[in-house]
Amino acid sequence: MVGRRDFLKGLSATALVSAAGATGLLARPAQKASLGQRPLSSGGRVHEWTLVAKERPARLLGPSGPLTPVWTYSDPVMPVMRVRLGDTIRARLDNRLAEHTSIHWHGIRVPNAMDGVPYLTQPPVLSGNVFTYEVTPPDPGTFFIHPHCNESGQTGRGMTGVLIVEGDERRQPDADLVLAYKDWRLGKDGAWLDMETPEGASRAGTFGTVRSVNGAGSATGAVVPNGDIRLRVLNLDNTRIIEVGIDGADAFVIAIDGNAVEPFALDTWRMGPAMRVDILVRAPKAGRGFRVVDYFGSETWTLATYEAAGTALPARPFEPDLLYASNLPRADLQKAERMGFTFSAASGSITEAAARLDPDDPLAKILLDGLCVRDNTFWAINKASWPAGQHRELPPPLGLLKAGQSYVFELSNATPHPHPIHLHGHTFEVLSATRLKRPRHFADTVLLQPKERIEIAFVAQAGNWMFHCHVLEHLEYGMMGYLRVV
Ligand SMILES: [Cu+2]
Repeated sequence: MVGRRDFLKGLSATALVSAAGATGLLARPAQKASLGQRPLSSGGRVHEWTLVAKERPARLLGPSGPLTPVWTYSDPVMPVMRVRLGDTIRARLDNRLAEHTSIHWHGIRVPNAMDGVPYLTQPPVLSGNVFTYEVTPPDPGTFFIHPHCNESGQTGRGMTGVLIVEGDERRQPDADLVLAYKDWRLGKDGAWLDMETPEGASRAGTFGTVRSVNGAGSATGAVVPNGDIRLRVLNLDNTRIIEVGIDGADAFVIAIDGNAVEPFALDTWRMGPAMRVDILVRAPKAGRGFRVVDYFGSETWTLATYEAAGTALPARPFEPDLLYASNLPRADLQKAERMGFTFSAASGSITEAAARLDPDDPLAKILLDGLCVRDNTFWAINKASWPAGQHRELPPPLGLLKAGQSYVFELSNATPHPHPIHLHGHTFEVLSATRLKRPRHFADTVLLQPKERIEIAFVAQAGNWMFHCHVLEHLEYGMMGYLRVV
């Protein structure tokens, strides 16, 4: 099953290229007549969950491998939780870790007090304490949860879970499968390696040693021949960028970060940490199969292999309009206020010189080898670095915004590394990008390529909202701030 994608890899990230080209405003998709308006939600259930954050033994190196002391919310590593649009989640976080934690509902437009950022939106949930979150997700889609403290340490050891809000489908697919990607930093004995290194934190991040989907290994399974298979792919890794493609079947992108898009044929889709993509695959005929592949690195890696088996559905045209159109607030671009944010190395330090060097430059390694990472910030937004240490002292906000006002942010990357930039509490529209071609779309995290400029637009909601890179060491070492919206 060698596809043409190896050949195409590197030419462009997605098949859809706007007529305006890479530097212009991307074409706004035609009003989504083909997707249609979503009916009012039929939810209304209240889900009472208890999420016990604690250390549990798990076999991350396979069923006969050694045990690793993972930190998780539940017995299954990386649980998949499903609710319906309109439902309310009442989640009791019981912290039995030795350090404080929280839950951030990534991509969900929550009230600010439920956003799970210690010191900014709530006190930290101390060891032995309980905090109850109440969230009624306003949008359907593919989301996830994670803590917002010691992120490389806690999420790196497993503190994450997939949260699916159902209710976006015009018709049911023949299967709905979750592929949650995450590396583990493990020795061969199953013991944790250091989650952070100065070399990694100051450059592209400290990579895991073992790649995995849904907790361990690659996924495998059977699908109905000629079936429509919805794949929800999440990049929940601390660091790694993946570029997902399908080998052996036709596939369309149907949602980005949980938000329905006008479907477009998938070549590959590049995803930084925290980004999600929903793909609709037409399964092949019986006896054949398809693979979900990461084409980003020099060596490809197979996330999942599916065989088509059993009674076939009749052959029919592949219609990818599975979802209703998303129904999100849209910025008024005529009246929008513009603000610029530059993502760079922290200034005035040896790390600045190192971080500006090409990642492979041996001088960068020499400069960084003598540093103590704990006392440093490596990264900055608009020259301000989130303070090192315990995050107890809040810096001033990166911007003061007005609730209800439309904004266009221009994001500029002054580093040689990609940064997946995430804004809490909002779903923004990606208007334009100078390097990586992609359609105009809604997202909560956008991958800013080296030297790239991207414009995003949104309507500001009241609260203090984090705004940061989602490479976890980048945010831990300075590339993080917040916006105050009043
Ligand atoms: Cu970054």
